[in-house]
Amino acid sequence: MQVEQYKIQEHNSSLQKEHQRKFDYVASGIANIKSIVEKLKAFQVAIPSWALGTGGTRFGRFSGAGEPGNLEEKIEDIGLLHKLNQSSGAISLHIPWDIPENASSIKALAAQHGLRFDAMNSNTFQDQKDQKLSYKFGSLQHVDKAVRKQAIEHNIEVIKHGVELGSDSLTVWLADGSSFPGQLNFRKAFNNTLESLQEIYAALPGDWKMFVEYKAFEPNFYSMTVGDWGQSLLYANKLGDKAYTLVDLGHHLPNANIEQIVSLLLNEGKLGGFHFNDSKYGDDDLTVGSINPYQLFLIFNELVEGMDAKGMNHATDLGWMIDASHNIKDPLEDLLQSVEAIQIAYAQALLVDTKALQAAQQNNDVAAAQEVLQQAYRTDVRPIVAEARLQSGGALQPLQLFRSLKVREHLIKERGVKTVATGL
Ligand SMILES: [Mn+2]
Repeated sequence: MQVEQYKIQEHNSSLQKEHQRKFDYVASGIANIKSIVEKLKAFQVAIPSWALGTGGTRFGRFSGAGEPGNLEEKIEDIGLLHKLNQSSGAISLHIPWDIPENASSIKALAAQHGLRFDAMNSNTFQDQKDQKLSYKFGSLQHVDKAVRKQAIEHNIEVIKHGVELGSDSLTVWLADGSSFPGQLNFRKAFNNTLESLQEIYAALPGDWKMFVEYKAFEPNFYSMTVGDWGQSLLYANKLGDKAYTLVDLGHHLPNANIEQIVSLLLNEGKLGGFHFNDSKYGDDDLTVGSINPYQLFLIFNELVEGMDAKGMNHATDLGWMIDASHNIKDPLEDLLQSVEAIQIAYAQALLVDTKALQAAQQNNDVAAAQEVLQQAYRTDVRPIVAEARLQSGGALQPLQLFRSLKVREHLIKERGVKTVATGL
């Protein structure tokens, strides 16, 4: 399904007056409003190819309808999102769930939709059909060198696909670890993993980055071989300049201070990218900003402060990706909400009065410091985010337009009711 530009214009015209009133009100109090809108326009979030279908849990999966049945349809779905919000101009591919059969035509299709290829994701956390050796007891950490070799070769294969598509980064997330005490020698598992990562790192093109993603628990429940940011940073430091830590918001133990982790990784020049989602208990993979929007704001506050301190470009110097699973919502509606939540947190962080905050910190004025942060967080920045979309040719209210155009109904007509997308 294609959304014609005139439909977006009609939608925007009908909401223009009300939008202008709200935007003028909030903009009147912000001196650098123009530069904030420009930064929001430049900020793009990559959509993962595995999140366009309905996700499942350990207990069941309740399929939606009109899900994309192949990579072409997934690109079409992300193109739809990008058309509506002008903020999701990238796709993060998962191999082998989404192997491009013809790279140049896939690349051309993505370009038609204004999309580029963000980080490539390898998969050694499950066995594929016809796979020679099993990853049941790990992949890059495995006690058997032949299993490690198979997993290394898979990652190198993923890099090759990425090169063909114009991607420039590889995300390695490992399910490796152990579920019972005594199962694993921690040192050997660490050293095997390091050695394997070194071989993959050696196959990276010169301008590529490698993201080492960590996770505290699950699927292994006693130890994870890349279990936290410290372990990931150890690997990244040992690997070299092209290796970075990737922070997935759902991959921490409860109540971890993620914003502090982000700040220190940035300080070390080792923060590579983000997987956005939200959670209440564990790796819940819920809609970004749905449970803890204040934490998301605090994270963006550290990102903006830390990136500015290093003269980094907010839009391009880190990898911004969503990693979520949509069990009960329409995946496209859920993704529109997630991108919006990210833009809101980013806009709020851009509002923080840095000078006032630094002065409060210097004077140990704790109350004033809190006031500065809350002043930004409690500002309703939604009209600013909408203005950025409007100026980029997107819709003032993407979700509302998605519904009024009956996008899902059209997709069901095109694709049928019983379609199942590959993914989580
Ligand atoms: Mn992730």
